[in-house]
Parts: sequence; C-alpha cells; structure tokens
Amino acid sequence: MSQKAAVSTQTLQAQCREHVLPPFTDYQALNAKGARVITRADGIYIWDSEGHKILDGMAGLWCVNVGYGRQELVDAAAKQMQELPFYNLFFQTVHVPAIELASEIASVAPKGMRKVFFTGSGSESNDTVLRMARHFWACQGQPEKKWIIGRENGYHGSTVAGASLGGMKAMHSQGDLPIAYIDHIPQPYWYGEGGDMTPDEFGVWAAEQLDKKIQQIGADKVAAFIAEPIQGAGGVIIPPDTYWPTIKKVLAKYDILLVVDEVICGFGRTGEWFGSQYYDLQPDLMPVAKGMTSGYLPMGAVLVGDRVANVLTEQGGEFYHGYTYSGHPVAAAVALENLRILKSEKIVERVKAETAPYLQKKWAELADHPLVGEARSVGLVAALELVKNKQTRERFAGGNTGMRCREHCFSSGLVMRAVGDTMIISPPLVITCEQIDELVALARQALDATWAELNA
Ligand code: PXG
Repeated sequence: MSQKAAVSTQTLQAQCREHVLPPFTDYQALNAKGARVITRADGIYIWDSEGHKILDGMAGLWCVNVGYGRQELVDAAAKQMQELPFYNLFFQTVHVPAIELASEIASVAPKGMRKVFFTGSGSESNDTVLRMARHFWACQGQPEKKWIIGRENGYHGSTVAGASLGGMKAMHSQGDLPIAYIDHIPQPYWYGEGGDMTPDEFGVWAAEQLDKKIQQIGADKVAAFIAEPIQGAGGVIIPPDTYWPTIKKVLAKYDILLVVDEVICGFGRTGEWFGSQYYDLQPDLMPVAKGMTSGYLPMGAVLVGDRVANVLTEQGGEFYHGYTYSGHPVAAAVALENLRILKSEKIVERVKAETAPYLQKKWAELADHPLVGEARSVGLVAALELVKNKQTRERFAGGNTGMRCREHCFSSGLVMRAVGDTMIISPPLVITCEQIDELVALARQALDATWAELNA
C-alpha cells in the first residue's frame, strides 16, 4: 500500500532544515540532501513520505521489540492518561503502574535483582549507575572507591556520564570527556583487533586487561566495571566464548561491582529475557530502556541487585537523585502491557527456539558473498563485516563502504545500519522465519549492488 504524506516531502525537508537539529547528525551533509521522512509503521515495516515500504531491520533504534501498530499499547496509554496522566515518585509518594511494573520486571530479572530505580532513558540510567555505584561505596566509608572502568568503543549513552562511561573516541573529542575517575580497557572485538590470536586466545587477553587496569588503579579505588553483554552501537561485537568466563574470574578476585548495560540486550534480544542470563552473569546493577516499552514511550530503569539495594535501604539515608519522569505512569502502563504481550505471546521463547536459530543459519550463508569477511549473530542481533580481503581481513580504503551499502539497503527496501564497514541488524522480535528470508534476500541484494559499485 502506497500512501504519500499530505504535505510534500520537499516542504517537510525544508522545515526540518530550518528548525530541527537531529541527534548524531552531520548537519552540513544532511542539509545538502534532506532527511528521509518516516510517516507510519506496521509490524516490522515502516513507510516514508514518498510511500516506500521498508523492512525495519533495526526495530527503530534497537527498541520496537513487539513490532509497530500494537493497539494494546495504544489502549494502555489512553486508559492511563485518563486515570492518572502524571504523578511522581518523589518525597514518599508512589502510584500503581510503577509498583506493578517494578514487580513484573523483578519476575523476569536475573536472580537477586529485585529492585527497580526508574529513569527516562538509557543515558539517564547510566547517570544513575554512576551516582548509585559511588554512593554505595561512600555509604560504607569508602568514598575513594569511585573509579569506573568501561571499554573502548562501548556505548552507554550520550549524557555527560553516559558518554564518559562509553568508550567512543569521537564522542570524547567533543565537550571535554570523559569526566574524571573513568577509564577504559580494550574491547573484545576479535574480527577487528584480534590480530594473529585465535578468538579464544583474544577473549582471554581482552578480559585480562580488566585485571591489569584494576591493579594499575588499585582495587581499593575501583567502584565498578561496566559493559554491554554484546556491544550494540559499537558494531554488534559478540565477545569470544572465553571472554565473559574470564571476566567473571577476574571480578571474583576483587570487591568491585559489575554493571551490565542491558539497554539493547534486555527484554528478549538474545533469546533470554536479559543478556546476563545468556552469558550467565550476576550483575549488581543493570541499566535498561528501549525494549522495556518497545519504544512506544520513553522509559528506562536501573535494576538493582540485593547487595546494593540492602546498603541503599538500610544505611544510605536519602539518595539525592531522580528525574521528574522517573516511573512516569503512562510509560509504566505501556511497559506493563508490553511485558504482558512478550509473556503471553511467548515472544522471547520463540526467538530462542525458532527465529534466532533460523536467522543464524540464513545469516551465515551471507558469508559466501565476496564482500563479507564474517557473518555473526546471537539471538536477533547480527553483523556483517565488509572487507576487501577475506583472508587478511583488510578493509577498503576510505572507510565509507558501509555507508554505501546502507544506501543500497534503503533503495532495496531495508533498514540496515552501518557502523564503519560493519553492517548490523536488530529486527523486531516478532519477525517470522518468512520475513527473515525476505530480510536476508534484501541484504544480499544490497551487498550485490555495493559490490557492483565498488567494481565499476
Ligand atoms: N546503553 C546502551 C547499551 C545503548 O545501546 C544507551 C545506553 C543510551 O540509551 P538512550 O535511551 O539514552 O539513547 C544505549 C543507546 C545506534 C544507537 O546508532 C544506539 C543507541 C542509541 C542511539 C543510537 O546504534 N543506544
């Protein structure tokens, strides 16, 4: 069905140029060509203002887990807006949606994570993480235990704390980041940085860098280690099998909190409710957002393990921290309904038993393409490495092959994101096996077009 917007694309683009400063955008480059205007969506598809139907291989921005057009979520929001559109959780008040949602989340969270601090986004969640981790140690007479170790090319959001905890060099170059008492270790990116090591050797090496860094700073000064189970924005970096077990061994030697950033992996992406369950991790703090409401409304949270929760509730005094929209009742009502859908339709179970194994098989077949050096996936998140030489893993000069491929994806009707020359997907969790065939066929078409362009 083709349905053009009532206002012309050119008019909308001109207004956008005039008044909108979109995030993570090179404004000169955008203004030279005009933004793609997305007007509506249904299931796993989006439509632009020119009427093009596009398979949304990124679930919006890693978030629309139950797919677009879910009337139940619309109804939940409308009902809550009528009943209680806003109230806050400050100063000893609370409301029903927040209580019910926290209880529901605790029912699917890893063992020992029974408390929820609500936020408005993943970035806010990581600001909360920083404050809470330091406050936890300070409450116990160790205010100097405040260093937080993150990873190069990790992503933890775009606020001052989020961008500092993350290890994106380009972000650090703007605004004098990272802030003090944050350091980073190498990432477990075997394909890009593993050199002559086997993936398993490299996984151990990368995890041992944490040990080295803790010793260098001093264990009595380190509050926490923060990491994504699988790096998302960094390029769907799936760590070698040895990585997380070695990290666990390192952490067992020191008294340091483990923060597992589940903003992308949380709520089913890996085929488990949380990436921590996929990798058998016991986090102390777990920032979440995105899939919590399937992106229908902005909401995030930090799930808090018993150890931290007990200190906060028994000896913390007032925690001087929170956001106006912490636990917003309408967002909470939508999140609750989203969890109900995930549970009642057994969406997470279906990812694990059916669609993730199917995607893995179909995605791996793309590795026979002359452009693809590696095709990897876990659950419903996957990546392709575009290379000039499959044997040596040498990249194309210019570093824009990924962006070219992304353009061909759009032309063939697929949203696939480029991180440098790594192509990534994270489709809605409701995608069917048939639709996975369609996605993979569109991806191959775009790879062929990119290959033809490179050889022209
Ligand atoms: N942690 C992780 C692991 C994330 O992926 C955040 C925190 C921050 O969440 P908010 O809600 O503040 O955006 C994220 C967000 C991309 C992309 O292009 C990824 C994210 C956000 C925007 C773009 O891959 N991840």
